[in-house]
Amino acid sequence: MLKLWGRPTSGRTQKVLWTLAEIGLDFEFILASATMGPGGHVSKGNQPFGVVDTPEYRAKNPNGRVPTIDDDGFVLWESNSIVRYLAMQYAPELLYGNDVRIFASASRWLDWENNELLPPQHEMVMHLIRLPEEQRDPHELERARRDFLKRLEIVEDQLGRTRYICSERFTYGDIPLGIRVHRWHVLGLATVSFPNIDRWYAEIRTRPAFLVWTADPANHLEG
Ligand SMILES: N[C@@H](CCC(=O)N[C@@H](CS)C(=O)NCC(=O)O)C(=O)O
Repeated sequence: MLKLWGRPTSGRTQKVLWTLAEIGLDFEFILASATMGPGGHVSKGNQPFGVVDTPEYRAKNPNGRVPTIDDDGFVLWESNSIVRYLAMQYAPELLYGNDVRIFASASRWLDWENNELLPPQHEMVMHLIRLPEEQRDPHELERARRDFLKRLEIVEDQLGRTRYICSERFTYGDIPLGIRVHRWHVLGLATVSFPNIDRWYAEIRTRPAFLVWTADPANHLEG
């Protein structure tokens, strides 16, 4: 059975969890983290789940980060690569219409999410929730909020042209963006109107696979 190391509060782990739920693949979930544990973030004195610092884990993933998978002896880390692997290996029709151009287009949105959208959201989560209160900086939070909104304009524009992020059909490209947009709503910061994103988000939220790991606000607000 496929093994996944990660934690439900990690957006990158959620990419894999959502993808596995779309496919309907059974897996073993091993809680692992150096920064989060059952009680919350280590910056507040909580114990981490651990595992990631062990030699066994480092042999699988030298970064000591999550997520990592082991699929029948095939070990892979980097969340976006894991999502692409799962899509190609288990659900090419469902997750990209078995079309190389749709695959590449979805892949581009994964890279964009990782490079552009994730960094300001990470800052927001740190300065709103995870850092101890005395280390939170309202200016950093505001800067990150503005950066995030600026980048969402690109998503808004694309969703004015296509029903889903890279075509008329749902693809794995919608998964990381779905997590970021959902987390954004859960954080509840001041926003602006994005009618196309709202339409798409309403549709994404009805997917049974979204409900399994991503929907629960606790998986975004735990600090
Ligand atoms: N580029 C890597 C980054 C991995 C990463 O930074 N993961 C975070 C969780 S989202 C992590 O491991 N944080 C520290 C921890 O939980 O130990 C990926 O996408 O998989």
